[in-house]
Amino acid sequence: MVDSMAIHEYTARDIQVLEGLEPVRRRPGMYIGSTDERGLHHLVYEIVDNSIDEAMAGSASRVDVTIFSDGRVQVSDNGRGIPVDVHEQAGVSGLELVMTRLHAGGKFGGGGYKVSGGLHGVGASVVNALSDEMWVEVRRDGKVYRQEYRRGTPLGPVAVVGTVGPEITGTATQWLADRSIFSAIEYDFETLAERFREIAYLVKNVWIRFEDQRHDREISFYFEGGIVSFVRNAARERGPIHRTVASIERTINDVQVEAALQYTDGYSTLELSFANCINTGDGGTHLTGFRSALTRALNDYARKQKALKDEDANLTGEDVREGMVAVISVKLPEPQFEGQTKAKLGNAEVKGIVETAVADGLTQFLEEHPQEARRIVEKCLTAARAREAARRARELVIRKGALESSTLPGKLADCTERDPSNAEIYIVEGDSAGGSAKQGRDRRFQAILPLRGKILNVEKARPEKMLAHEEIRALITALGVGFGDSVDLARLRYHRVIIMTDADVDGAHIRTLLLTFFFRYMPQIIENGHLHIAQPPLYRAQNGKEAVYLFSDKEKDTYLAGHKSAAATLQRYKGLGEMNPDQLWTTTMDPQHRTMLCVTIADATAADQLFTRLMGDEVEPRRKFIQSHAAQVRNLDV
Ligand code: 0RA
Repeated sequence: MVDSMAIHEYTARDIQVLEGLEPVRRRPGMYIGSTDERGLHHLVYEIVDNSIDEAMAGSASRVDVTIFSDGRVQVSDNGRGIPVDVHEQAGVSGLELVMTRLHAGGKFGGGGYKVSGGLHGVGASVVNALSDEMWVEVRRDGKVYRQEYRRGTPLGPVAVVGTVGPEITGTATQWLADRSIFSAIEYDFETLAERFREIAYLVKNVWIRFEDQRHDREISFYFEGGIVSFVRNAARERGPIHRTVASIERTINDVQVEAALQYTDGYSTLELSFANCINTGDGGTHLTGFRSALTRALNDYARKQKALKDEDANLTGEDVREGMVAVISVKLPEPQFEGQTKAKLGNAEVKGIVETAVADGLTQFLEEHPQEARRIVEKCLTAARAREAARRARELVIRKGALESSTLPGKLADCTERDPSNAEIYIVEGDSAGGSAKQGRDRRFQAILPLRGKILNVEKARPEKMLAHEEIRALITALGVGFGDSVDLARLRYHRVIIMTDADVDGAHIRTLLLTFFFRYMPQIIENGHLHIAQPPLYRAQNGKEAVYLFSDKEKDTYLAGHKSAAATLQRYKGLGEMNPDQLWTTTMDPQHRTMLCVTIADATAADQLFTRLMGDEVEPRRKFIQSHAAQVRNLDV
């Protein structure tokens, strides 16, 4: 082979001769894995792969597969046709060699093909050896050549059995698997169709038509976009966050690299890798190269755009893969498949090749698609933030084993009731309100946990900072359920958890902080209806000897309209602390008279967005939101 890039006159000489077929019939498992349904399907893949190889070489555009009612299978293509000229060394035709000698084929000679899809490359001869009957017809040079076989042995030499127009070329193969070898001759339509669909994605512009005459079913696959179509289809139902699929196509040192990717708003990653159309479920050097290129290209781009600041750490592999749907497909001359299931690509040189190709191609994509690039980088940054928050939260748990301890916080005024289903806890803003609540409560079943206003000092109220907060830790210990992954509702010490804050902006802020905390770290408390918001009155008016409590401005206006003289006595509560213990009990804590809002997660997604908005880095929208919503406490529904 002087120059394999040059147009190559392929003759039978190029086919290397290795050995006869007896070993295949003696130990079929060695060649096709097993003699059950899997092995049977393997025969089909073996023959189809040969036609697909011809398509990958650019010489065939369609492959037809038919299963007949009697169990025969036929595969035909419109490629160049298997060479039929006589192989000098062996003295028989190329076709006969391919069909009767193990490991004989153009793939091994390094001549006809650069790329081959056959998994083990065992080829058509193995199918022949394991078939009761088989025939092959080759159309080329205006002639139809045919040879027939019984259990791998030719019935006669290759013969010319007809003529066709000189433009008609191709190979058709039909076989009937040997019933003395296979446990049953039952092909599964779905299994085969799925494989053909996969191939059609991986080899663009090839038509694969599949007909099952046993059940009168037929399906055709053709994907003009190749793996780009694959990615678009897989991303569609996961919610893509950008329109154009990123696609990369480069050939370096005879290795053809194709990759396509799209990000979705989900968290899971779908990453499929293929080598010569074989699904490499265990990854390998191509996947490793792809991943490092992805991480590198996105970090470089994010730094260049200043989305990542100098002081920021790099995005990790996990950050850049979250929500991604990607297909990486390489085609190379001599793939090495490793591992138990041969599902891992081993060729060391492929890693660097894929890395270069993907880093180049992706960088180009990002530069040419600034809108997609912005969304992708934003998505990765969000993933990085979440990862960092989770890490700090974990560290905190380890550092402060105290959270798990059984020592209740000192500031908790507990109740005497020990049955959680009868007990409630008020989380009260401020020491003075806490004092009133402690005095006003029914200590038999009501516990009070005062929280200092210090919680407000947490300017950027990020969840992990909340966990660092002593008040929040007191809350966790008092509730007893743990938090995050380790929440155990059975350990909840009070079945009613009641947030009681002032009806002003600060109160709204603290309430939001607490809701965020519960939503992120103990959502089960909300989901199971344990979390409530107390409803203290806004006004008190005197009607003769009787005190009237008004819970909203609307209530106040209505009341004053009907009781003109009461206006003079109207008192506005600026905080819970202004109420004496009796008043607090009567208006807000007495189960006979109080009203409470039960916090529900009506729409967890919407809630999360609300929290993100409220708790995000940007202070201004948060302040605005709290101010404009502070008055609507009564409608608060998380
Ligand atoms: C070796 C060389 C050439 C074609 C093929 C094999 C070939 C094999 C199969 C198996 C199924 N369909 C096929 N189509 C082609 C190239 C022959 C030439 O140079 O004309």
